Amino acid sequence: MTSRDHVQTFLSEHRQATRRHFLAMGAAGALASQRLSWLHVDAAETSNDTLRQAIEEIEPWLTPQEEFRDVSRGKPKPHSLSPEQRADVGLTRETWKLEVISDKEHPATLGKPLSREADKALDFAGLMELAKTKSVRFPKVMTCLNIGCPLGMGIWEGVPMRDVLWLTQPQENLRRVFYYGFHNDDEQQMFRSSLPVGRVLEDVRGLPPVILCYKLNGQWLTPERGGPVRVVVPEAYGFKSIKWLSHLMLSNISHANDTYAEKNNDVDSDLKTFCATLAVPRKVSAGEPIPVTGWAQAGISGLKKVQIWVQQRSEKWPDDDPYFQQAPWRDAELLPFPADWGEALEEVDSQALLRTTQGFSSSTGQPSQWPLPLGKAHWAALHPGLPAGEYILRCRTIDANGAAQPLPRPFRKSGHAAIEMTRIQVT
Ligand SMILES: Nc1nc2c(c(=O)[nH]1)N[C@H]1C(S)=C(S)[C@@H](COP(=O)(O)O)O[C@H]1N2
Ligand SMILES: [Mo]
Repeated sequence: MTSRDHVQTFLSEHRQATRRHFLAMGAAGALASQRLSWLHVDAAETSNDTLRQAIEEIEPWLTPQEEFRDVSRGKPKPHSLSPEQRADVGLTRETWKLEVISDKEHPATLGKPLSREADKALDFAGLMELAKTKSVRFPKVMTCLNIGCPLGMGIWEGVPMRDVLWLTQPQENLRRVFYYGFHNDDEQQMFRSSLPVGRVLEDVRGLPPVILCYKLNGQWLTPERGGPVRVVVPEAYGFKSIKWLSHLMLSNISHANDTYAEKNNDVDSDLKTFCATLAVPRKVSAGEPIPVTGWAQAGISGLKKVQIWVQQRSEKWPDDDPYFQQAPWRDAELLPFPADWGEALEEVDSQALLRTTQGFSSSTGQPSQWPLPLGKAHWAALHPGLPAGEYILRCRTIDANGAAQPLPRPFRKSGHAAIEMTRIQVT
């Protein structure tokens, strides 16, 4: 077989396997989970051993809570406090309190502020009371605007922020909500984010609500992830999802006052669509097909496909094509959702959880579409063999509007989306 045939065979077998998997989903879902978690096929069914192995080694789709990468500020970091100290400062479920009050500088008119002063702050029991009828769950990738890869992919559960906001009986002069968490009672350490009140009150473009989150992957939010309660904003970069939440400020301020704005960040930027590799062989033999795997983030404009391109290192590229739009990109294969949700849901009833998660079917517990919006997906490709030499492998996403990474919003401070480069040596 030529390397081209290999790709074709792999892809067609993969598609068949995927189709079989989708057909089998209802009745034989349990059976599928006995198989390789990414391929949905028995090991013998793929044509290229190294590609098969690379796919088997892809990270789990859901990140166990303790394996998220951490972006926490504070001296000391709030999650590093002892259990007693956390209890003292309101960072346990037993002692947590949330104030929902008017901003003194730009007051909103509230009938019933939830203030500590009036002993009306919301406690965890009060939040759980709301959760009985209001709680929602949705999958979301947590990504830092300034870091080149997602911090983790999870299923986040919480009470819509609007349901807490309405408890204050707001009347007028309410244009934005800003919020912050425990910061060692030191103004200098405060990390704050904000949203237009409209985003809190109304879910547009099919987005899940902004939530006060208390569970991740079916388990209580850990101190490191921002427990007992953090904000999660589905379409936003991580800096909008404030951890160790203590204050919601209802304000008539007309503009964003996020801490992240101070460092030249574009605080109105929604998640971008972009990708990178997970496994690329550094050295391969001449003529041998090159297996590549990676992840992709479906941002606010969705994810249509991933492409790769291998260029000779010595090749000069025209200055007027900085995003390599004219390069001979070739399509990679987006992998279907895993047959096995893995370690992250091991300790919960994953079927019950997923059937009541937005984006998943309430009858099968499987994703209703793939890739899931604002989630991660994985991909694989088998690049045809190459003559000996030094090469650069690049990968890029095409979003659902047809824009190729790093477009449509290529600027660094609206979120990392640079095209990744990896060296390959062919000998
Ligand atoms: N209170 C507080 N919340 C915070 C932060 C912080 O430093 N303090 N960091 C933010 C940033 S910049 C990111 S990217 C996310 C990261 O979430 P994670 O640590 O759960 O992965 O948390 C956000 N929430
Ligand atoms: Mo961040």
